Amino acid sequence: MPPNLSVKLAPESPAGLTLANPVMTASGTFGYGTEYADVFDIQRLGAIVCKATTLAPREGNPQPRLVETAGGVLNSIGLQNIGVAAVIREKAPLWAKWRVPVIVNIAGDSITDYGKLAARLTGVKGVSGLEVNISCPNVSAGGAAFGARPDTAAAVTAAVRQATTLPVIVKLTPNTGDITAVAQACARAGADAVALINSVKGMAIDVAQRRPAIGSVTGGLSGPAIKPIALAMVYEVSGAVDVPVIGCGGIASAADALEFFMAGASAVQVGSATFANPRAALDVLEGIEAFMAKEGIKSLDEIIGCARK
Ligand code: RRO
Repeated sequence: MPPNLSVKLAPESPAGLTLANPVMTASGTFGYGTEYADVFDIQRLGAIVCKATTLAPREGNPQPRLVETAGGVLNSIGLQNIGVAAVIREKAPLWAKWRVPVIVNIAGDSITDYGKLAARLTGVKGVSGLEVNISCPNVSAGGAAFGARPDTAAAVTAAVRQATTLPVIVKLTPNTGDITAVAQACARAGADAVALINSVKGMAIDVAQRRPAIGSVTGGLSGPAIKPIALAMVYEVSGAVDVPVIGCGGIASAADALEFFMAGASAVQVGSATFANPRAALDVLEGIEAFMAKEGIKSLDEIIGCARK
């Protein structure tokens, strides 16, 4: 019998969200999936999460928007995207033909925006779930401001929950005093799962120019530098909520992913590793499969949370 890698990400949702395996792409690092369809067999992934989508199209922040730092990358894209109408018109019909489920990451300036986005995307063929982005560090309105506090995070989650029958994942920010309290508030407000972490606020200075290296001064740090932060938060949150936890932050190899499972994650998202290796997510999946075969592990459940016991 081949090992069972399937994972139920929304066990309480009538719509359900069962992935064939626990390896997802992280929003903002994999476009709409279409960009990678000719690079490797993306249908083998557990799920694809598309770039954050807003009600209206957005141009994003001033350049430069991406800077490499030691052990990570700073970004300040500023929610550049084509808007929900174009996602529904141009992308969803393609996704509807795929085996791999696509989850749409949604972001708003106001709580009302999130409800409207959720309603618009409900019933659209090709959309298998929503990832509620209350954690973008690079916008002046909304974004991480909603995710920094349990009450605002719960209000956004409740608005989305009320507007949709789709499975709802809430993506959390590390830029808060107590991510566990935020996660608990989201779960109570109806989140089917939580994903953590989004990028960590940071900056770099261009010494020759004597100016911030990022156009908007600060950005979000992702990559290997944030993995220990993400892992500690996944460990803490997965001990405090009953909903599945999706680990994200610096995952570039199967060994990284296994650490997150052992800390309590039910699934993982591969993000900026894709910039250096476009097929990073598939490499992670194949490495997990090889580890399970070597260790005689029949089901992911045997390792999820095992470092907690
Ligand atoms: O677009 C961005 O600048 C961005 C977003 Br929406 C996010 O959720 N996380 C991030 O690091 N950058």
